Amino acid sequence: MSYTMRVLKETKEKNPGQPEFHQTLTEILPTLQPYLDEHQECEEAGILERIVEPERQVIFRVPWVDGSGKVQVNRGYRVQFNSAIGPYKGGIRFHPSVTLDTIKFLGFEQIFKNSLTGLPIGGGKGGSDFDPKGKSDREVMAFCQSFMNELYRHIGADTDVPAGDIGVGAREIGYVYGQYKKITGLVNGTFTGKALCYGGSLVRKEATGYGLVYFAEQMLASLKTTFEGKRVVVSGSGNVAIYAAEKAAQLGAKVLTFSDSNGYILDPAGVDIETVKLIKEKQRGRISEYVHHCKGAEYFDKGIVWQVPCDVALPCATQNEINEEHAKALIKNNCLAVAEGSNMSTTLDAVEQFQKSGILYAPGKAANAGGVAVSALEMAQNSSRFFWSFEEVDKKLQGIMQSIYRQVSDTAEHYATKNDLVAGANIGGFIKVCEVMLLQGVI
Ligand code: NDP
Ligand code: 2IT
Repeated sequence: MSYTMRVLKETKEKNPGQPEFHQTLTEILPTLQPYLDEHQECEEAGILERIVEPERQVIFRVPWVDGSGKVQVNRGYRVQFNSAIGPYKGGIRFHPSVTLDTIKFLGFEQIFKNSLTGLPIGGGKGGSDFDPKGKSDREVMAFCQSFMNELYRHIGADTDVPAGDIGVGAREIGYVYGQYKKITGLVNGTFTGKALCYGGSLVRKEATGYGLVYFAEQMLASLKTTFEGKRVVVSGSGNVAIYAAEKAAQLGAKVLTFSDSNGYILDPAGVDIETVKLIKEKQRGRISEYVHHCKGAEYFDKGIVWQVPCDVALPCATQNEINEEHAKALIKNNCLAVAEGSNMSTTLDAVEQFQKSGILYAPGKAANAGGVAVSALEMAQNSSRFFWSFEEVDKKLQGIMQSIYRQVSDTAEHYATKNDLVAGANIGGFIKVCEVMLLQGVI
C-alpha cells in the first residue's frame, strides 16, 4: 500500500464518526503521492502522520443568558492544526451544524490554503454550534463574550489569529475583540475582519468574493475568454456570495441567482447587488424578500441554483452544496468553469464528474484564498501601524490570486495534468509546509 493510502486508512480509523474530515483527507492525501514518491525523506520524517494530527484542539463550554433570562449552553471549538509556517490562522463559524468534525475539516483545508497565499500563516479554525439567526444584538453579544471568556487564553497576535466565517461577520468580530481586549488589556491584531475604525483593513470585507472572481478570471483566460457577457450562477447570499457577484458584474457578467437555506431567487435581468446588500447586510432578512424589490425576479423554495443554465458557477454557501446530480446538470448545460467560494463546496463524486467531463473546476483552498490573504495583509498593517488604501490592498489581492493560479496550474502540469487544479492546489499548498516541517525537526 502506498504511503498516502496507508496514512489515509490509519487516520480514518483513528478518527471515527468524522465524515467531513474523512472527505477532505480522501480528497487531499492521494493527490500528494507523486510528490512524495520524489521525496522519500517525507515518509522517513513522518510528515503525513504529523500533518493529519492537529497540534492542539480545544473544546469548551459556552454558557450565556438569553433575552428571556434563560440559561443557554453552547459548545465552543478551536482546532490549532499546523503552525509550521506561521501563527494559526483561520475563521470561526457560528452555525447549529458545527461539530468537531466540521472544524477539523475546515482547519485541515486551511493549512494548504494559507500556504498557497505565500504569506506566513499556519492553519486553524474554530467555532460553535450557536445560531446567531433570529437572536437580538444583546444575545449575540452575551454569547460572544462568554465564547471569548475561554478562547482568549489560547489566541494572540503572534500565536493564533481568528477571523470570520459562516455566521461571523463584523458584528461578531467586534464583540469577541471587545471582550478579548477587556480581559487581556491588549490592543493588537489578534483578530482580522475588524471594522475599519479600529484596525480593520480596506478590502477585507470584499476579499473572498473579489479574490474568487480574480481566480476564476484566470481560469477563463486559460480558455481564452473573459467574464464579459457570461451568465454567472451564485449560491448563498452572505459575505462571499455578495462580493463575488459584485466583482463578476463589474467585469461585465450577468449574475442570475442568489440563495439561502430556504430557497433561491432568479433575476433574468441580472441581480441588483445593492438590493441584496440592503436585505442581507442592513436588514438581516431572507433572500426571498428580493422579489418585493425587483420586478421580473422569481423566488423558488424548491430546486437549486445549479439547475439554472450558466457559463460560470460560483458556490458560495457551504460544504457539499454541489452533489453528483448537480454536477451532471452543470455539465449538461455546458457550464465552462466552477470555482469554489465555499470550503469543500463539492462532494467527492461530483468532483469526479467534473474531472471526467473536462469542465474547469477549482477547489476552495485555491479559489477562496483571497479572504485569508487579505487577513494576513490586515495583520501586516496592524503590526506596522500603517494603513493601506483600497487600491493598494486590491492590487495586492489581485497579484496574490494570479500567483496562486499560476502556482496551482504549474504544479498540476508538473505532477498531474494541466487542468487538474485539485492536485495542483493540494501539492502546491503541501510543498512549503512539508519543507518547513522537515527543517524544524520532529515536533
Ligand atoms: P455568511 O454567513 O455570510 O453566509 C453564508 C450563506 O450561506 C448564507 O446565505 C446562508 O444561508 C448560506 N448557508 C450557510 N449554511 C448553509 C447550509 N447548511 N445550507 C444552505 N445554505 C447555507 O458566510 P460566508 O459568506 O462568510 O461564508 C460562505 C462560505 O465561504 C463558507 O463555506 C465559508 O467557509 C467560506 N469562506 C468564507 C470566507 C470569508 O472570508 N468569510 C473565506 C473563505 C471561505 P442562511 O442564511 O439560510 O443560513
Ligand atoms: O475559510 C477561510 O479562509 C476564512 N473563513 C477566512 C479566514 C481568515 O482568517 O481570514
